[in-house]
Amino acid sequence: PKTIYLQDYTPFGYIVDDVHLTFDLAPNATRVTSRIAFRPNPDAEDTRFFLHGEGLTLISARINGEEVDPELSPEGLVLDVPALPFIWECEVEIDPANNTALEGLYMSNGMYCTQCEAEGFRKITYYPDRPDVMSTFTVRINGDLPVLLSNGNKGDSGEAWAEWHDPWPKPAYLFALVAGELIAHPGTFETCTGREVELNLWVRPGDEGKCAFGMDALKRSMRWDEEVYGREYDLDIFNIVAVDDFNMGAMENKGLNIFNSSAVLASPETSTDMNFERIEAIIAHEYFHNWTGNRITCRDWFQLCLKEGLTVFRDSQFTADMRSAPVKRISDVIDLRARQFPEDNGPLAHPVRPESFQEINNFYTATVYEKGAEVIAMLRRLVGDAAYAEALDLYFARHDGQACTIEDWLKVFEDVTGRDLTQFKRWYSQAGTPRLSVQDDWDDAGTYRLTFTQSTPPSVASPSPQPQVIPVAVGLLAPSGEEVAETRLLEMTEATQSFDFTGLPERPVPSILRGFSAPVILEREVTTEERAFLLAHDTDPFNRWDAATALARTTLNDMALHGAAPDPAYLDGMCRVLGDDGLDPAYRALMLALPGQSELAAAQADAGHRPDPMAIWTACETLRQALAEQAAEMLPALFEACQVTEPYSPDAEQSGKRALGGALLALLTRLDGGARAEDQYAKADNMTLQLSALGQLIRAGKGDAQVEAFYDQWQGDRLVIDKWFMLQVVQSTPDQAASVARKLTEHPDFNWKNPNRFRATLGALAGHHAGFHAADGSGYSLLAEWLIKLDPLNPQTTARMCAAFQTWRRYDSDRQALIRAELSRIAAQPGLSRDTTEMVTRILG
Ligand code: BAL
Ligand code: ZN
Repeated sequence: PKTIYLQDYTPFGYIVDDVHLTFDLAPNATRVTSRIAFRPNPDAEDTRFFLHGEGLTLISARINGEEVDPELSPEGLVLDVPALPFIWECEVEIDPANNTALEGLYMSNGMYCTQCEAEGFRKITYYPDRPDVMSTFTVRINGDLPVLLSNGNKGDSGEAWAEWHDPWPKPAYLFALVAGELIAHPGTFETCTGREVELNLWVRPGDEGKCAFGMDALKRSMRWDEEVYGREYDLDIFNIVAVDDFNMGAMENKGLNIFNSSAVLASPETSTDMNFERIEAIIAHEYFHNWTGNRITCRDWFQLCLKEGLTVFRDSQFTADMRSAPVKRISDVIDLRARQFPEDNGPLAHPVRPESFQEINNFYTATVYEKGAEVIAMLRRLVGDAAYAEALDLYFARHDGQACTIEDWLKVFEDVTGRDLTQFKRWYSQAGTPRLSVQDDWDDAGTYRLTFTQSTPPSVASPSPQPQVIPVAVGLLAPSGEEVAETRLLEMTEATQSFDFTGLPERPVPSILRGFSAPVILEREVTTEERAFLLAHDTDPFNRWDAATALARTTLNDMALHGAAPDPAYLDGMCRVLGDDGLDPAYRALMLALPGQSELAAAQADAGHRPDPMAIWTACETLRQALAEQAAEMLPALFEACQVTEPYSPDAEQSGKRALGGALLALLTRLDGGARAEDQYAKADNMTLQLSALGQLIRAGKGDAQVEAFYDQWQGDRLVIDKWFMLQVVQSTPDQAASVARKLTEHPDFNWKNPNRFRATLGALAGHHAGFHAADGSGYSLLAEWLIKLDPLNPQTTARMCAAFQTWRRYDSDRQALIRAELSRIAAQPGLSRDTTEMVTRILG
């Protein structure tokens, strides 16, 4: 496959002034007729007229009404064209019913829908399918279906046809079309200038009862973007459609967002509190793209973080405002450490703005999204809230309607603040997670000195990383527990740098990297006593939580590597946290959670050990059992206090209680043989309680009857049955995980062509650390077998799941050999997709 480089960017030779599309829908033979006004681009040197097109049957092509005969290739067509404005007309035929890749126009349960980001539009018609080519679109849909939707505002419509006009110039990746038997959950929104916007959430018949929450989240998102970012919605209508077969979570097509049904449909009976929170965040995310992504888009796909990092940052601000800011911050860091750190420290490492790729679909990554958002969070910390707001205003004013770069983005901050962001920009160009080591000194004159050293491990993507700008938020506590220096932002720019705190009466205890002020790995020798002290006294909620995870990590690694017993400091600290009614239940639930087992393996590998997944699993089980036993007396009353008596609401308060209740139930089930879990399962009137009870029963080996009953109760609901598939794998013992997953792949409901079901089963196995890494290789071979099967149908989902193998070099030589063999088996498949080829090649290194 061909590698594409950022440095090779050149503008397209033609400007598109207007696009007219007509769709004559038929499942196996949809005709797409385009009429496009082109004119030469005075800023372009390359005047070749190349239009992307893949898998299209060309019926006819005309320039200014004259039939032409372009030269066709598997990637598109080329043609000699006049050096003056001209009209291109073209008719192609496509086969949506057999489009299993779910890119371009495809069918899902009899409904037509599209996914064009990143390069799906070229599977619909010939077009310059690149984000810097922007145009207005007018679309006519002919099809005998009750609902016919596209981007923009409604035009005329009649029996079996409808027209749509989008007045805002957009790149083709934001094009969307939906047609089918759908039902609207309607709403309205009055914008800040008094314009009324029609809102609809379109679903399949039967799903009407799962729309209210999504609609409410949409309205709250629209209001929030007005109030916080001054962004008003810009069309008369905003449509969201739920689709069952979808590669991603959702897509921000202009005025017509398309959602994976799992990311929008919600009801208390069928969705967990976590589902509700995720749905709220994704609806906000896609809506916020209207300004950060659509009105201002990316010049090329290397700039993907321009819209994704910023929009993730905005949606995390929204969630923090809607719910608890500390809980959101901690959850984001858990996610970053679980998904982004392994990527940044393995063979798939790439900068937030990559410099080359073969298949752009492989770069919708945690690095581009989540590290991209962390980079913006750092920028905001460095310039301050007021300058951030001013820079954003300037960004919207200066670049509205444009396709931009990271340079444009940083320039608004430089212009507003007068800062030189040259060094800061390394966050966009260097791969790898910086390690920040810390030394401290105390002199009796009252000066406390912190000396930081940063270093980033070299990678293929960044062989010689340079020092970065690292904002380190630090506070100091007196030995009595009192805060003696409030949070101060230290701005580190050198490889090694010292900062002094003066006038202190006694040697303080430092609280470093408060709020996780930079996406780095802090390396500091800290005693158990000091961690326990921070766990008890730190005023920064993030660092207080992080002290708990650090204590857990240390004791678990001692247990797994050296056969140590559980550390009493951890157990005592946790018992105090559990009993502290002054702490938010959601926060206490996060404190109780153990670090991820893959993360523990990474820490062990970093320290020069070969992690043993089974030893890590056993250590976690032992530690949980020890905590359950030590806290035994307090658990029943605490569990009682977490029972919610009011009618179900997915709000932060109730869901926090249920989260803590779930964590307590997990401990109690280790003591009571499953009695409370059985009781909770029997009485549950919402999915959060039902699923947490079922999970504990499966884990305790006592859930057979409930597993069957759950299936019988929910077999008509595909999203709930996804949970049923997933939970059985997640809660299985390591020696059983692969066989449980294999058995589920033989179940009649294992519809493997549906990405949600595939992920619920095989993705769950890949996420079961000790099960996936079972010493006999059964986890590896099952995943490889299914990836080989899925690749010809859906390369995008296949390639993403290959990332499960990215950490292979951490493990012992036997496991490495087993994984290498599976990766080589995948690589050797004839006709392997470009997506999967690139991933496997990079992982093998
Ligand atoms: N643009 C792809 C889906 C999302 O990030 O919103
Ligand atoms: Zn996005």
